[in-house]
Amino acid sequence: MKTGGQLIVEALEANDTDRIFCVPGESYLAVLDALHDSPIRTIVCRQEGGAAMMADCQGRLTGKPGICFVTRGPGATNASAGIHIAMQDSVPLILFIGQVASHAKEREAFQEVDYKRFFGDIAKWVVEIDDASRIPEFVTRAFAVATSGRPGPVVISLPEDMLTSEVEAPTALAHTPVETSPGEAELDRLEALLNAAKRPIAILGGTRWDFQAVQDVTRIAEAWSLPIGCSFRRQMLFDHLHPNYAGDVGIGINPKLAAAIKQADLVLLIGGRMGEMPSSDYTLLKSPYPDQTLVHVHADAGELGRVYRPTLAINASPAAFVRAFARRRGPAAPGWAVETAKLHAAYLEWSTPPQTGPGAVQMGLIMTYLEKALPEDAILTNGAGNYATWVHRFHRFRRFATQAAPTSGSMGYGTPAAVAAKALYPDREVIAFAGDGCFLMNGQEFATAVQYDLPIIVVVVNNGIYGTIRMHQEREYPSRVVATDLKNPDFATLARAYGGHGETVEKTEDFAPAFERARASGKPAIVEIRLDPEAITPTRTLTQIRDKS
Ligand SMILES: Cc1ncc(C[n+]2csc(CCOP(=O)(O)OP(=O)(O)O)c2C)c(N)n1
Repeated sequence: MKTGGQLIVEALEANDTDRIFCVPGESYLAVLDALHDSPIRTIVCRQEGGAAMMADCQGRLTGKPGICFVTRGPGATNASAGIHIAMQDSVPLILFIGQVASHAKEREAFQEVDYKRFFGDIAKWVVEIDDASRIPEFVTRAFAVATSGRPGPVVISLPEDMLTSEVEAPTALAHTPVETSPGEAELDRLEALLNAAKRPIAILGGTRWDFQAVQDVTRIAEAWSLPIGCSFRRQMLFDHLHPNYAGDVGIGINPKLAAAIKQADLVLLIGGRMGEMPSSDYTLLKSPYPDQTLVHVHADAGELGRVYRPTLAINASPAAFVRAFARRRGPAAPGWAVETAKLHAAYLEWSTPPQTGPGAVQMGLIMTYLEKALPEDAILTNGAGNYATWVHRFHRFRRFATQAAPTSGSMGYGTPAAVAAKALYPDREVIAFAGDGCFLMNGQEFATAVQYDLPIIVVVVNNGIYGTIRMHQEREYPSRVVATDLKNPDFATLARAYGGHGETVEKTEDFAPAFERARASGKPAIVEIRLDPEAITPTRTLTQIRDKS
């Protein structure tokens, strides 16, 4: 006989869980008690949104579900911020929620929420377990659902009395990963379409990639001389210094790359969904009928033909597809190879930071320094804000598992993601980028970094405004500023108050020594950059945007 709490932990162990992220609650004490005797490492967080984002980052970097535990009602609603990210980003995650006891259900008891309705549209599957003997079945199924087809978040609600009940239950078995591979006929057709093309381009996106898959797609790019673009915030899928790399297909895309996609006669879309952001609001590829021949590879049949009608649909995970297609030989010297080289040259030019701009701090020069200072395997995380442009456009990603950023554009992601990334890869450098607005959404997880001795460096780009929104505001309603000014704490003092290391950068030349001191401190650190709000984009000032000059 075992308690529901013990059965939950056993099922997690059977599915290879090494760590969970949580905020405790009285609703799931029986699980916490079972964790006491388990080798699973528990990371206790400061807010459930942060805990869920940490679980998302773990799922994003490993392909295995990140695990998060929260309490009912406010715990669950806080966690929903991370669940929405995992859903839009196709990241495997399992959220466990302590639920009110069965006798109290449907009375709007203390903190009672109907999770099927609450998470209905933002989770892949929601289930409440009423009978503890079915825990092994449901938890193992949750792992399968979260990881197969298009990965996503699963929510499991755990009534309190179910967790304390003692039952006999079958031993939990590990889930069986489900692979979807392309057929030879589809590969033949793709080969024929590529051979007939004059200006093809490939765009990589989505999840279900790994280190090997990135190598395989590199071989494909080389064999076919294909230019490769990475979808919005999926930049770790291709080495930016490889001669076939054409740039990131995201917000503020290089106009030369946008033109190449529009003028391509064949787009090979591997793993991505080409959503509103990467498609420049469905203009690079027109929905539902693209001008280009579209070959769409996706692990979920439901995504094929959902937004774009493909000429050829291949229902396969990116990893399985590139493994199979890497065996095919491309033409010796295709006519488009010249275009591929031109696109890479255009990328190199586009990703060279500006050396001047308004104010005493030049973000361009700081990015140039970081490009030299950071090792190839450094992990960069961020949330949303104009500051992120500096990372996306000027950091040259080299390897898989070096980027964690929400394609859903959620603020507040960078700091908790960095905590999870550092816990996962303690020997690698982990740098979170945040705006002043972005950091204070989940900045309290800096305390988690201190508690677990995870020396991340958070670069807070402080311009004293919710910059992105101010930019839109000045463009649409010039000089009518509402709700975009911020009065901030001293971030370096804040870092020290948490027990970390703090630095303030007021001039460009302060950055390198401040960053090196942060590195040498061995502590979680905040390096605050005081940026002139005029430096709102790498090329345009706030005044120019307001004056349309
Ligand atoms: C959770 C969330 N709330 C609100 C927004 C809308 N939003 C997008 S960017 C932004 C401002 C970001 O400000 P900051 O982090 O200071 O960066 P900056 O743009 O100034 O560089 C806001 C409010 C969002 N994307 N996510």
